[in-house]
Amino acid sequence: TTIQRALVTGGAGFIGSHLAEALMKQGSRVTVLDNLSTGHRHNIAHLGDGVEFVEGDIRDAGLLNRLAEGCDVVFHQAAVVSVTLSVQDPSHSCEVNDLGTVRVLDACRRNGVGRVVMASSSAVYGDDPQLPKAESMPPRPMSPYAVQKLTGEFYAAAFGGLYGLETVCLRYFNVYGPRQDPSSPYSGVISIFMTKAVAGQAPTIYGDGSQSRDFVSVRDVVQANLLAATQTAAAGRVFNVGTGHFIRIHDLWTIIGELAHTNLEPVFAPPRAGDIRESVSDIGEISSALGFRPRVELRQGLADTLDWY
Ligand code: UD2
Repeated sequence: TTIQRALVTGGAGFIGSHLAEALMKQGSRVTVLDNLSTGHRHNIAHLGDGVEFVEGDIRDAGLLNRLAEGCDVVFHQAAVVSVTLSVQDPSHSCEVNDLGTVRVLDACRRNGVGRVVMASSSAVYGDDPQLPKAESMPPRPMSPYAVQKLTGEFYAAAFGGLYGLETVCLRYFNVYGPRQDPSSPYSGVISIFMTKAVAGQAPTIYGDGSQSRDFVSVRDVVQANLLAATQTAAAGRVFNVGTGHFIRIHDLWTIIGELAHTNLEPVFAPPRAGDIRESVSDIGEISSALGFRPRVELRQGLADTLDWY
């Protein structure tokens, strides 16, 4: 199946811009909707006229109605993505992440969009000590952000039941790659560590550095999105997107230091409030149902990403 026409919400952001690029390269007509709150025009500038850029907000129902018309697939990547920001301002993140998601789903069902692929998060698992984290585990959302992502999954399921809208929700683990913005204190740890390594500055490790994460390359996240959009078996389902492997944060810094030819000792600070200790995905479901195989091995993915910083 080929995607003739796609809309990517949040398409000027980190993950959305990679998705827009991949869709364009495989011949789809792509529209990007982004309000540039955390996305950047320069993330898609290199795509030229290959994608149509619309500056606007996912809460704008009229705009969404126009943009959803004629789309086979809508990739909903727009969100207030920071857990910390959702803790500081739960109302704002709720408006964007929940009301915005409902508006996207509503525009899709009104316009007969074939499928909606939605960005969810491993945050829905919370601090469940059971590892690896599998879709069959009961969710334990601990932040407004996690509640909002889980709510989005429930809306997707309800829209399937009520209106027959096909949806797929992808629970991203820790995504990394070029164009991940390092400028906020809540940015992904790899973007922060790389910026520090290139500048020859010591990074800060929160806690003792033994906490673990499952880092998945944005290239593999794009692969998962394309499978979710095109495989019949994906409809109505929720899948983890990770590698099934984990690394400890201290070891992550060691590898980045090696790649950047620095051996700066990290500075240790108290653990961040609300941080999860261990995270690793079970990718059995997406592997068996969609044939997803992570292709980017961490060390190689880090080396490729470092060139960007
Ligand atoms: C990730 C997602 C978040 C949510 C969450 C679900 C990112 C950027 N965020 O948050 O959206 O889905 O997972 O659980 O992917 N750290 C340091 N030094 C630094 C920065 C971070 O030690 O300068 C540590 C941090 O304390 C944590 C780990 O690195 O233990 C990863 O931090 P993160 O902010 O990259 O991602 P995480 O897992 O908190």
